[in-house]
Amino acid sequence: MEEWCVSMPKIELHAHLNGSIRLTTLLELAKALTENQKGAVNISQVEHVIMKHDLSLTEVFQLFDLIHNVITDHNTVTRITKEVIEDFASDNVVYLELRTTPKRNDSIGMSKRSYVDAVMEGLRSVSSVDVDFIPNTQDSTSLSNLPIITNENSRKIIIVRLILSIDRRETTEAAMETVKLALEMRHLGVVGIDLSGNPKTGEWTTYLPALKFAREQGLSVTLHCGEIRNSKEIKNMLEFHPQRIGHACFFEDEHWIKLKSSKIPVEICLTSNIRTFSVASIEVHHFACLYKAKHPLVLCTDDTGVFSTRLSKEYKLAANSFGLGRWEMLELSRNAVEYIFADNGVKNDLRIFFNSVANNME
Ligand code: 6MZ
Repeated sequence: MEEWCVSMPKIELHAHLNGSIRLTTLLELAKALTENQKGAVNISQVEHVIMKHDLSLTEVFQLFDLIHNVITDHNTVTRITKEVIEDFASDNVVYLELRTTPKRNDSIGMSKRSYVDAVMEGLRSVSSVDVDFIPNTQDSTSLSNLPIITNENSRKIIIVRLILSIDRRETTEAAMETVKLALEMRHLGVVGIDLSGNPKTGEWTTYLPALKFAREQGLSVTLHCGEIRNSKEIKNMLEFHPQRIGHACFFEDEHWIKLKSSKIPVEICLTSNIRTFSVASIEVHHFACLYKAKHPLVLCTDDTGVFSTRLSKEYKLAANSFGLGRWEMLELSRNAVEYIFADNGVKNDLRIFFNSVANNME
């Protein structure tokens, strides 16, 4: 099963760039900072948090602050982007929507734009796999060159699109700036907007104008929804009707009814939900109920670095916990094509590709 989960082509739609940092890279960068700038980062503190197995949601956000203290300059942003793409490709992810929060750091001349440019540079600098990230540069994507079931020796191809995140700590103006940036960078492969960050922070009404503007301008929107108990916000979010939502852990009956009738696809992050205690155990995870109801779902990793996971591990966990066979897993992966934010050309190429994978299995 493990081998199948790795070799099967997969689609990742909920991955945060900085949360997907390799732990070895994080430790290396933290050590260098500790040595160069005494006091800026305390390496033992970093090691302690990283090695802790279960992190409460509050501790996870403390870890993100630590990661952000370590990843400060453009070169580091480029480096981690390159590594994250290599890691997803080596796990046979063929289509990845990578999300990240554009950051401003005046002290080193970093603007939100230059931050995203550094991410783009990371995509460009990958050499071990072919990265298709600029839309409409050719009639079809390079997927037709992909072997049906990828093996270790074949050259990998990965299609990457970007989603820009609004952090819940941001103001309406800052959120609007991110949406405008996404619009400016659409021709470079930015396809959507995400609302994320500590769910205990901020108010829905703060981001709403920017999210509405994004939608009016034709950007797709995904929202972190129901990571904590907040009935009113969940209701408001579902009424907004985003293209997708992430998590959906603390839903009440009225939310499930609304979600199911609206058919909004849910990005499911099993390991993340269990490790942050957002769901008590895998046995009671809402994946089972939504899957049975044939609700649109996609398995995702959230933060591969922070939660020590990979997409193939998430599939294996789902297979073992909910009794899915190879065919069901492939169907789950293939169905995700319908929920991607990229244009119809990419969607069609992926449909054709997954059809041939499925035909080959029969
Ligand atoms: C909410 C999350 C998250 O944007 O700096 N992020 N927000 N819930 C989660 N589940 C545990 N995991 C990650 O990546 C890190 C940022 O992504 C958001 C947080 O805002 C975090 O600071 P970037 O690349």
